[in-house]
Amino acid sequence: MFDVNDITKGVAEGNFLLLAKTISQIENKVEGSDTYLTQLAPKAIPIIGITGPPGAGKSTLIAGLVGEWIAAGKKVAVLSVDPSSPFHKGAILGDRIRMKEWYLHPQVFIRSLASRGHLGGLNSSMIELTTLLQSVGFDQIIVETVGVGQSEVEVASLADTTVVVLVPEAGDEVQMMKSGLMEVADLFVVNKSDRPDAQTFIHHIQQMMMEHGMSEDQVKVVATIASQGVGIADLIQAIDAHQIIKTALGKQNQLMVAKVIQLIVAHKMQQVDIKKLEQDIAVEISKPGFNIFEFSQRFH
Ligand SMILES: Nc1nc2c(ncn2[C@@H]2O[C@H](COP(=O)(O)OP(=O)(O)OP(=O)(O)O)[C@@H](O)[C@H]2O)c(=O)[nH]1
Ligand SMILES: [Mg+2]
Repeated sequence: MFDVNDITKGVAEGNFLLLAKTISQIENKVEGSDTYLTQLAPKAIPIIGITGPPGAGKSTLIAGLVGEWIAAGKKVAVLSVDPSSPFHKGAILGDRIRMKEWYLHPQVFIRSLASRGHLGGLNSSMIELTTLLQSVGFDQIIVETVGVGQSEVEVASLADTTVVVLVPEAGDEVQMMKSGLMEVADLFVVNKSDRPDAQTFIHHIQQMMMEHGMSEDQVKVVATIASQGVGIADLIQAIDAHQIIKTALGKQNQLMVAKVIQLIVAHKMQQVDIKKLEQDIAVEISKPGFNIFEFSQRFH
């Protein structure tokens, strides 16, 4: 494992080699990573989660945010989780094109991660990796996930600000309610606002928020046209405003509790050999008197 000071020095110089290697080591849980993680001293850099349906414009939006932030002299890290579904074969390549102007920029670190079959969709080392990024000199950290299945719920338990990106398309509002995006959003972005029905859609969201007992003071709706850079400044302002509200409400503790629970569960599950579990169940399930609780309690 590499010295955090050396990684920080690399990041400061725009050389991300040691950082990239360390990320792989943590992802692969190489010997010593547990101890390494205990030595990290993360700064209070907010993690911005950006989620939403496939193709909503998340990466284009992120490219815009990155542009604004580096112009302000900041260092930015972007982690995108590839849901590794057959629908997303081209996702990483697409992102490379979308964010190409930033791939080689010395102030920008971009890394695509596989979801690695983790239940729900996020990469199972996400807490570790974002904490590493908070420890080595970045000023802004973004996590992009496609909001399908559970991943948007997971990103909300990781991010300080969760931005849900939607597009004005018929039927989207129904889909949004179903997928639980309403519950996780700290901010809504209606991207592709160059489409004619954008205003109607924004009203739909606001209406739905009211039905959920939320006001626009609590959850802002920002209209953007990411492909033209329109609304990016508004989004940054809304993200910053949310950070201030969140701190004032003392919500950091809640997030910390959620993260610690995830780490404990992940650690416990590491001790379970899933393959063996499947084999054991295949044998036991056909036996008379098989009891799910008796079986599970063997792992307590
Ligand atoms: N008309 C219009 N097109 C946009 C806008 N923003 C992005 N796009 C286009 O929408 C397509 C998808 O954009 P991405 O940024 O890759 O979307 P994404 O949400 O990151 O996609 P996945 O990561 O695959 O889920 C691209 O062709 C963009 O050029 C916008 O505001 N208006
Ligand atoms: Mg993308």
